[in-house]
Amino acid sequence: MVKLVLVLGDQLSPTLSALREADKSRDVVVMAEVMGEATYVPHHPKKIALIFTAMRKFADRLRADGWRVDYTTLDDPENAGSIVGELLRRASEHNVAEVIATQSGEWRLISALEDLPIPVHQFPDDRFIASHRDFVDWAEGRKALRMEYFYRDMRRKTGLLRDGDQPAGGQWNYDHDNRKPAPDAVDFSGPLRFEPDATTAEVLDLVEDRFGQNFGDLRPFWFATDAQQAQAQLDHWIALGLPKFGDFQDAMLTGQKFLWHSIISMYLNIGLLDPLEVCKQAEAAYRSGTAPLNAVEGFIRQIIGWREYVRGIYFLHGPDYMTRNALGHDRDLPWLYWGGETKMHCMSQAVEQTRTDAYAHHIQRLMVTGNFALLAGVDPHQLHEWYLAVYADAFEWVEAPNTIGMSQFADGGVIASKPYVSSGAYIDRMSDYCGSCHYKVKDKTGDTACPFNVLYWHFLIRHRDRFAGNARMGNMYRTWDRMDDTRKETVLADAETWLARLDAGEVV
Ligand code: FAD
Ligand code: DLZ
Ligand code: SF4
Repeated sequence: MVKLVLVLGDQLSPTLSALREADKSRDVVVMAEVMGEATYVPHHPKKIALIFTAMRKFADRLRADGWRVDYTTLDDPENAGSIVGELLRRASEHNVAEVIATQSGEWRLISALEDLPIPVHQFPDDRFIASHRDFVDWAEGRKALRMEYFYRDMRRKTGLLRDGDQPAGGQWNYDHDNRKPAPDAVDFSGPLRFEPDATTAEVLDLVEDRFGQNFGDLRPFWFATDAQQAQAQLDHWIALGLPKFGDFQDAMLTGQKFLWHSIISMYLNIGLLDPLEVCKQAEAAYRSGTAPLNAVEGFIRQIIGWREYVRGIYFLHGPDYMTRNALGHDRDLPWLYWGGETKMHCMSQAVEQTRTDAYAHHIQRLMVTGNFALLAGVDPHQLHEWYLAVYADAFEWVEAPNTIGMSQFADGGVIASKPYVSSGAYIDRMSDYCGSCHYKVKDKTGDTACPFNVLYWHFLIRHRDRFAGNARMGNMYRTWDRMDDTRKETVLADAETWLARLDAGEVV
């Protein structure tokens, strides 16, 4: 009997478990552009265009490979509007009794499929290095789930960067070499930009029509939309960007959106690139002497370490992880996250490139927009929905642990051993932003003081009970305690005044 094979918009891999379990001479692949997925958060138009275009091209590839694909476009009058609705519609058309799927990267869809009135078999998504079982086994009995130890296990499992039974170069981690501040000039031109073809152009018109009001510029659209183009971007970056990726991984520069970053997360996350293959290609650059070990190890750690680890956390902690708010933060997400005017140059740079390109690199997300939200006490759930909406690479399994856990400490310390907070000094050290800011990073109080400076102390003091005993934060509290009382009062009063102006909708 015919089975339906569901392929979601971030499952565009020919090796997908659901496809492996199906029979192309008998079964029907179902792919659907649906409003339910396109509106659960107000996605950036570039993200929707990437997914729809890549879905259409992947459907063509499957057809060329001999599959029957029932593809529903968003503007199809028969479109049922949701994944579940489309499955039911196709099931009645073909009189099928079973659906084969690869487990989705979001609890919401996993449970929607479990509730379908016809049997659904959800096979593991094995496009990752660690299975759910591997992560549970690793986590079991550990007091703290620190990424570094998980990463070493992944190095052992994959054999990446091994010299005999030792890690290449004798160390597991070269992060201490990877924190150079922003250089004066950037000698890498950034990601490859692909001209829209006919399929892309058609999707762009559709997205403009339906989602043109969402935050974010649809055009110019330059993303890769199939596996071949994504591979071309990877090759380009390995040759020209990877050599300095490590050195300047944490740097930020005005007007430089991409620096030496790989810009492949969106391609990895929708299945156009395979993580292990990507790491093998990076290792080959180290072995052939075209990229240094600190760069290659740093890159591989992000993929087989952080990327796998956050996925493990997402599935280990279950659907309520997204609602956690350990610090009780409840400020509404400020309008400036949606492009509202701000005098903070670092924030305007990060938000502006998010608007134009649906991209900001890790330190912009963690130490600028994330740091600011944490210091200002923004409701982590609202922030989570923002990150999920505005980045082309954002899918809940990877976005939520990074936001709720790493960035906002809202999970109470599952991921981060201390909150990622900093005053303006860190941003000043790692970027050239402060030089052209309305605020003065050296000013600690007063109207022109960098807001990160006063909010930093405000955060530490309002959460003193929780963090004073944290060995990694003792120095911060000792510095505060050495300040004279008048200064302390001024800092906290300035922070309160600044937050009141933010809440009142002033341009701050
Ligand atoms: P590079 O800097 O070149 O790094 C290489 C690759 O490593 C990335 O492509 C990515 O696949 C992986 N990687 C690096 N850091 C992480 C990480 N912390 N978690 C998972 N993978 C990582 N990444 C997403 O893919 N999707 C998200 O929705 C997402 N949301 C984030 C939200 C916050 C608050 C923070 C702090 C980080 C988030 N990240 C997310 C992680 C990271 O910022 C992006 O993976 C990275 O910026 C993507 O750009 P790139 O491809 O140029 O990465
Ligand atoms: C993100 C997204 C969007 C915008 N649209 C679709 C869609 O129309 N059809 C589809 O199958 N998938 C889409 N996706 C990706 C899903 O939301 C994604 O599979 C889940 O969030 C799980 O990661
Ligand atoms: Fe950001 Fe403060 Fe620097 Fe301005 S002075 S760019 S607000 S860190």
